[in-house]
Amino acid sequence: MANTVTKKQFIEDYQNEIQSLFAEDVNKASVANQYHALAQLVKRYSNRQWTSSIKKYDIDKQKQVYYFSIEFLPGRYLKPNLLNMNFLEMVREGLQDLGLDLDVIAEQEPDQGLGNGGLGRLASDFMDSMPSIGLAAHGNGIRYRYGLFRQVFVDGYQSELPDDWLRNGNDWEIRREDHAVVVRFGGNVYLQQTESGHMEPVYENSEDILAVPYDNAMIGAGELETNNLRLWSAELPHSVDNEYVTPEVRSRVKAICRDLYPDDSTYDGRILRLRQEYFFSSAGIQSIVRHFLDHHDDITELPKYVAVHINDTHPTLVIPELMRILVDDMGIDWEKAWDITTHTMTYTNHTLLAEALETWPIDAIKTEIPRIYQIIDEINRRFFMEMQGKFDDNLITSIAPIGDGSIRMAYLAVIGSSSVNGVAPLHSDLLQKDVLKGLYAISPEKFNNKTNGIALRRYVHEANEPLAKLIDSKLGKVWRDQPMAIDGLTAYADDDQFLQELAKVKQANKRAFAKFIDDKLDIQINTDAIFDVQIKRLHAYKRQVLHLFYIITEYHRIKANPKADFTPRVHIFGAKAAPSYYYAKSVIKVINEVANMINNDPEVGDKLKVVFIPNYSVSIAEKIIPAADISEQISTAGKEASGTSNMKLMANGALLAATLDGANIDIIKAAGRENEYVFGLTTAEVYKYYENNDYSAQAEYDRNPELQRVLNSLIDGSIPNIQSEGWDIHDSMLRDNDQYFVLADYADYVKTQDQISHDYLDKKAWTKKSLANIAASGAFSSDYTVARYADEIWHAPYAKDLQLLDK
Ligand code: OAK
Repeated sequence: MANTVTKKQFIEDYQNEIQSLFAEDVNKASVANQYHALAQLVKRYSNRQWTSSIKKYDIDKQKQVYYFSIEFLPGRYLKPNLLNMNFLEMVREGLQDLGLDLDVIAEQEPDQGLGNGGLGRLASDFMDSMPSIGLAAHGNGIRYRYGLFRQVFVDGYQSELPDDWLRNGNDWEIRREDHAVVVRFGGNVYLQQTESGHMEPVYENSEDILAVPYDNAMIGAGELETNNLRLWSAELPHSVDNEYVTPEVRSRVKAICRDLYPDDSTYDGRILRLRQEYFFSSAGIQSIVRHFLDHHDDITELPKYVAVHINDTHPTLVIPELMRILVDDMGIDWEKAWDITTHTMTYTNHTLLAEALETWPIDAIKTEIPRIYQIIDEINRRFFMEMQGKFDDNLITSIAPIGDGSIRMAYLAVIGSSSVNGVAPLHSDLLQKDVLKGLYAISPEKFNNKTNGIALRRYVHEANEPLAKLIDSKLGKVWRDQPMAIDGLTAYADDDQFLQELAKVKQANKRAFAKFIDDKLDIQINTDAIFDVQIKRLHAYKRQVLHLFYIITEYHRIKANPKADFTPRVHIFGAKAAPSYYYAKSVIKVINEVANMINNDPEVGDKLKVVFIPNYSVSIAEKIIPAADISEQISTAGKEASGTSNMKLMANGALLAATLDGANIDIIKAAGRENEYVFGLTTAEVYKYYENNDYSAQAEYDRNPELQRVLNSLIDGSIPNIQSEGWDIHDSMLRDNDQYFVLADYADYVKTQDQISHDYLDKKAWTKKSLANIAASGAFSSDYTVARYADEIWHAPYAKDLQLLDK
């Protein structure tokens, strides 16, 4: 649908909007109200396209994809929506005419932090790309009342405050009570024969909860389509007489959608997570089937018109839930229902950590969702029947959906789906060889790889407008529409003037970021320094500690030789630790105290600074990424499924300091190894240590005096204001034999970092490497990723001609 709003029209509409919402003039309205009115107006404009997409999909009977994810991490919507609607410039200018600043107004929008990290942000990048390629694909998740906690540092310690993102309402959503469904928990269930001979479940004393959808427009770029992100909220059913509801019942219902990640240190907390999983899986599947039957007659055609995607294992209960609806509610026989279900479902795995593979105790499932337990039990029984005789009994037992007293969600997801994918080639390979080896042995045809991608529109076009405009000046706008076309920039690798302009853009972004840090944290940073960035969840395998060890090494060197030449650096961290993850919290405390020590040492001055930005979020990422010179991607090889900050940072011209892990490997291949800084053990070397069981952290320590000084500093009182946290790290290294091979990689990492310090001094050569990264980033657009899912997994059509898809 054509973009028809002129600046003049916008100004008039905006003035009217503020007046009708708040009964005041534009310039009298608070910035908060200026934001609310702008969001409402943008929503009004976009709803035209949305209505037409919904209609079109139904009339054309276009295959619809439903992407189930327990996390979405949209961040802010205002500027990305304006960008995709092609209104960004027009609205910016219109507001200017009214004496207002779009960027100031945009800061009013609370981040929607309904996710934790990579998994949730990937889901939101997909939400941007799907309508942008004209794919009918919708999100399905939970409308958490509170997002991931707000992180503050108190005396260097992480403290968690509630993220009350809905306090002032959410301008983007539409509550659709008319589409609510009932989700049933608990009670007893038994099967009774009906007159037609069919077995029907009878429920007693079940707890019925109303699931109310809140719909959010996912606006595609290029005026293509608008899709739906449907987030469910739990309420008391209308049939319940509110007067007589006890506070306990009320709070059980409320609890379901209150927190992302309920406190898992208690049994009740863990059960709540299970209830969340069933809640949005059941609500989503019920509404999909209902919508399907409004437009189709034959339910056996479901897989032809619908694909349901399981984003990691949390929505796996969609499998037994669809079976329940088909068998119990629609009276379809089991074999047919199973055929429909397995051809509808597809699954992505996002982790290689064994401890992250979800299981649920049988008793918990039996108590909370008894009918679903019966169905899983039957799936399990039939799985054994089908496999016995074909495969070894031990193998079957080791991969069955039920085993060791638990439901094994990843195994159920594989068995109930037609496709299973990892998110980078190395990850997909390790799934087959290691984590899901047994299942790969019985159904190799299901397994495939789909390398992650990122929404370049958000991370470059919107977050780094100066860079985007510079690229436009050389390539025109084609790269915005066909991301691979950005490789046209390689033609400028020897163009001195262009390299200077590129360096200028980076420098301006660094100045803007330095101002942000000064305003927010009162820390002054040297914009001539290397901005060395590590932004990701805090986890032992991601090895923020290795980065910390290098910082301490640099500090020791400066103190030992204060007059020596030193390439200045600013180390920038953004990370949240899970509230119950004790070790990760110790790491935060130590980084913060090392930062205090270094930042306040006059002998260090401008040479070295450490900035840990509290409350890392999507909108903070958008400020850091354009300013980065170095991208720390230093996980133990074989542990990071893909990583996506690696892609965001390269697209903004940062160079990798990286292990050969996850999608780092693919980035290195695409941009050229000579343009990155690669170090450390390979996956094969790590696995060899596992096999031979012969890794000795102590031996690493013994042979390296510089490393000894670093480790000793954690426990000898030289870092002020740390208590046992230094010991926590020290113990994890030497007492617990360094599970993530930090000490093994230390020497090579330090050598690589020293090389970076040396190379940075040659500005032109550095900028050339930066350009090589930007020019190679097109291949990591999530537009291609979702197109590959559509082609090879969902078999769903999309309108856009994505040229160069397989280049
Ligand atoms: C979160 C909870 C359970 C399982 C996995 C995750 C998760 O966030 N995984 C991350 O997914 C990203 C998107 O695929 C990957 O880039 C990260 O490597 C992976 O850790």
